[in-house]
Amino acid sequence: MISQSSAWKTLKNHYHDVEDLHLRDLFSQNPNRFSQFSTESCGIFLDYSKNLITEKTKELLSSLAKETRLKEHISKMFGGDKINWTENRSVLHTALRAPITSKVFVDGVNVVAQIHQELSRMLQFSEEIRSGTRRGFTGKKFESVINIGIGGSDLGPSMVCEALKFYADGPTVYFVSNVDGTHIANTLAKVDLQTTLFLVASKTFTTQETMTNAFTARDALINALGESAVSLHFAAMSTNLKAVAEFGMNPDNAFGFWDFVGGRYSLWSVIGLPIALQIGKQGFMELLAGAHEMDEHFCKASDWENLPVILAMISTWYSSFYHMPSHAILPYDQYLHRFAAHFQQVDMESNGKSVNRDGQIVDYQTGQILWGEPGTNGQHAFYQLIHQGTHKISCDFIGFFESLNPIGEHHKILMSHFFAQTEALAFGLNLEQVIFELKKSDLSEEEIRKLAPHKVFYGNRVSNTILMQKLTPHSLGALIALYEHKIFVQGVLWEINSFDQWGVELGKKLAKSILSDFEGKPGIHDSSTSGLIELFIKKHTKGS
Ligand code: G6Q
Repeated sequence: MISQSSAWKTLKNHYHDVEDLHLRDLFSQNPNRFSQFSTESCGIFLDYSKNLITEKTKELLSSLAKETRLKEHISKMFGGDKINWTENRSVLHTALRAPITSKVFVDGVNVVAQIHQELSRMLQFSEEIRSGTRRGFTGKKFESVINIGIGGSDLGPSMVCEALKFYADGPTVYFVSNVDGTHIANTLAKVDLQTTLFLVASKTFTTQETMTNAFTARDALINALGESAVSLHFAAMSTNLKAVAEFGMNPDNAFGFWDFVGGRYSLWSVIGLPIALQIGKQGFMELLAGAHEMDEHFCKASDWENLPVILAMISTWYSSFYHMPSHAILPYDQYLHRFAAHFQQVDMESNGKSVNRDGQIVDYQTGQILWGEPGTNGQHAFYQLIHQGTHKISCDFIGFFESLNPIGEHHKILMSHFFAQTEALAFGLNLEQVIFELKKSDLSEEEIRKLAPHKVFYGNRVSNTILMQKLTPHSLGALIALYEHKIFVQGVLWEINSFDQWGVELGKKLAKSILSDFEGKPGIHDSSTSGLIELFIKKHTKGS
């Protein structure tokens, strides 16, 4: 196990040497800290100086990367090796954004050629819908698109559609994911079925939530326009083209991908069709190009020049050595309001694992608990706990030099908060400073003594600052790929499989058996679950 390696043990000892460090001291001891602990690539500037790391920490984290043969693992992933060993699959979301001239072989087949063939079909379909060459059953141009999918077939494309709304010039795109009937009912209420295209996005085409929503949408369309409308108003994105055909889908409207694309990494594949419909072919290609630029950087740059490697090593340092299991992603851009939600899935489903490559239960902390909201909303909600709470939370602040909506002073005000927060978190305000300020008020000595401790900020709260020029399809592509690779590197350092997701299976299986309980075939459960099911059956029947 990696925790038995000398690299890991040295890091553990090093933690005891540095655990009492304060960022105030690190900065006062080294006036060049900002320039020495920051770097720029692919249009992304990363300042990682406000982290509890020293030159020694960096050196030891690099030794851990070497010990785990990070470079070799990167080559294996990009080269199509079956690194998802519990499912015997290659992991090739990177091939989805590789130029047509690249070659990546899986089982003797160059997958890049296949990928570009399907990408062209998908983009041609999308352009025909956007231009009105392809129309609905009553001859009208499509004005709305409803993407039906869940998890990886929803979060990535919906996050990107929100992020790139500024560039939207196609039909309005809606997303339905929840099997709660409210989601599809509310969405159907917003559209005119004559001008609505449904996309059924499902890698397996068996996901219960998605298929339930897809059949409800199909029924609604048939009720409104008749059975013949289905082939014009439905399209599918899946690896299971047989099941797609059984649904009654027109084969021209079915777009395929492959099992070397993980659901949560699939927005670059035909699963990105809603993005292409919203922003067009050129925008979609720029998104892919931005991600590809990050892929190249990731493969070539040395450890402390390598943006994904830097984020991963620092995150691993906090999670496994510093006992800091919680990480907030805080984009200061309203368009990125679903960014943290997407990476909550990608990160936590990828690295929420506790068994290593040798089948052993690890004796160290793995994936961080990831969450976040856009600034400044978060400041008025949960930042209190980050500043003064007992938990230490690492943060990524993401901002842009230019706003897409440069109205009055908005962007300067937004960014003043952005910089202020990282400064306040790192350096805080000590008791003497608080008392000095309070003495300027008309409070008595006694009142000052009582109030002062509540106003102290200990500081030493760590953060990365990520800055880009402007939110564009290209810069977004690079940013998403940055986080994807960060997650991959962490999986390598922890020796876990970041590309399976067995932890979601048990609940699905139990839900199926509970559906049988509802139909009068009681299964065996614990007393709590049985009691709750009985209560539901009684009250549900009564209410319906
Ligand atoms: C992602 C997961 C999961 C998956 C959904 C939907 O990596 O595998 O979130 O995307 O369960 O699966 P389908 O696309 O097969 O419907």
